Amino acid sequence: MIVLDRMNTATTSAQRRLIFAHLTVAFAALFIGTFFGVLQTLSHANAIQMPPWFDYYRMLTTHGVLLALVFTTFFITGLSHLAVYQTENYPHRSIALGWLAFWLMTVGTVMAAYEILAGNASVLYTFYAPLKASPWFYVGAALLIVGTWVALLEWLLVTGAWRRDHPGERTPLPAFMVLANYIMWFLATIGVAIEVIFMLIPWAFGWVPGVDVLLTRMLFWYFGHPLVYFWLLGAYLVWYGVVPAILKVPIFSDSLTRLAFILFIILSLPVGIHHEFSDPGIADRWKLLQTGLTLMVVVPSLMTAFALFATFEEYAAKLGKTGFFGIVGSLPWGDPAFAGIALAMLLFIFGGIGGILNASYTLDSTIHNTMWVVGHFHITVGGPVALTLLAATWRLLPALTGKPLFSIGLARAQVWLWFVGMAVMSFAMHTEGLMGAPRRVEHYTYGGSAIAAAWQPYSLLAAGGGMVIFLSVIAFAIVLFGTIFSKPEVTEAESARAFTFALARPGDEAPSAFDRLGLWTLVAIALVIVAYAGPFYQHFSEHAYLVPGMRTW
Ligand code: HAS
Repeated sequence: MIVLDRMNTATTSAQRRLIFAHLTVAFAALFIGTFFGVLQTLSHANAIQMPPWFDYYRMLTTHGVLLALVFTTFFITGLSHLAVYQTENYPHRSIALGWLAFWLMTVGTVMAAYEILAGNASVLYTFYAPLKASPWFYVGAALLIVGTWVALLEWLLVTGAWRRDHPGERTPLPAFMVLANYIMWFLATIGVAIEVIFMLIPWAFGWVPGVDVLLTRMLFWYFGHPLVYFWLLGAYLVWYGVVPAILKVPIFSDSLTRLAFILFIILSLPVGIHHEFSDPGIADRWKLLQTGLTLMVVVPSLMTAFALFATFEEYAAKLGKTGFFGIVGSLPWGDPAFAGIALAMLLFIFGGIGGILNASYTLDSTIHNTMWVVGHFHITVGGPVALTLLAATWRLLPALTGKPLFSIGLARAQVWLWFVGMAVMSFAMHTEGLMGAPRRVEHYTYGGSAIAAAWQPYSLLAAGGGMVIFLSVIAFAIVLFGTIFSKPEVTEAESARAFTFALARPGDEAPSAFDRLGLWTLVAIALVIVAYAGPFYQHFSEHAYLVPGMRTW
């Protein structure tokens, strides 16, 4: 098959070790994070009571940080290394920078995780001031971020070398997608780095008397929304790059794929204020501007939906199938990797609709800080993103270990259980939120109020969904460890082909402007200035209230 033959599928064992190290941390975070997740849904539904020595908020912080920040960042960075290593004719080079990045991220994670588990940082994954954690929690978070910058540096260096050797050629698509995601991520993390390094760390060490809470929130959400697209683009790397390879068809369109990623670089950043519709100190005109930009960032996802279904159609056409049901029925549902990724796409249809509703200023005021938002992020990052990464593991594992999957049936069950559990849990959370149930609250009875009692069945339903997800994680662990500890059986060539990135069909080449990441980075910076200069100017022209901070746990 031409699409696969053009790939350099052979990774060296040193490269595989680096990728596997990233996945190991990601899976450790997954196991601990989901264990606390199921406890949390049970606790929220009043079915269990957490002991005082490990209270609800410590558990919620562990769950959020390990899954939303650690699992995703390590997995996506490992996957991105693989995408770059597999890129055709990329120059051979040392992977020392990759290891430096890994160790910075790991040391940072261990520091932050220790402080959370020790009860010194129950500040949840958004670490909003004035909640004040141990300074070492913030130092750990900063190291995690700096580590990802080092990984980006490695990819920029190697791509620069490749471009010098291949003048006039387009950057190979897998590497292009990785660079686009991490350039967007780099621009975003500058905001949180300023918040953490110049505000939270000096404040937590007691070097300054107080912190400007509104400013920290603005910097956090400047980072926080592109963060969700960093997760999403990790999944899109698989959707655009690996799904066509599984189906043995070329990528639908080189231009569309690059344009979608460019639009994410430009539009992911200037929208963070849609998380702050209810915050004071930001004039309505800036909220309105960022609402408009939020609706524009929906466009590359709509393009993605179109491109993916066109890919399915091309696959079905080869089998002589047409029509919606013909196409869907022809897809390789028996392959756990494909099934999981396709189910993730289905979840994202609902996650996307919810996101568009959230972007409306008026609708958001109904659901802000309710369980709806928790439902939204489980049916976006918990569903489409996490399920894509877990399903991709069913092809990554044979590629990295040279061993066949321990049980295809169990791997298949794993992705369906995750899909069903996440759909049920998110549905229950959305409904509970619409009924007014607040988020980030352990139990609510409100003195026996009838309204609060009406939320209870949905909390229980969400806990049921959470238990199904946990069953999925157990199945995941069995197949993972079963595969790792089994005897090698597949040949080197088969193993190398288990996980490959497809390329565009020969002759399908995007215009050169679509390969100019530097140019689009400048456009993104210009749009950030347009969207944020006003809010920051307004903030600095008003009186700053400095808050000494508090520990509510
Ligand atoms: Fe969001 C809050 C708006 C997407 C994550 N979001 C959150 C929070 C998180 C999060 C974590 O405007 C909570 C933060 C917190 O703790 O407070 N979100 C949006 C919009 C989109 C969106 C407009 N969100 C995401 C994604 C996330 C994510 C993606 C994680 C990965 N979100 C908001 C807003 C808030 C918010 C407000 C603030 C709420 C508040 O008040 O606090 C859009 O990007 C969505 C566009 C998506 C689509 C779907 C396209 C569908 C595709 C599937 C293709 C399907 C196929 C079918 C091919 C238009 C691509 C296959 C068929 C088969 C048969 C197989």
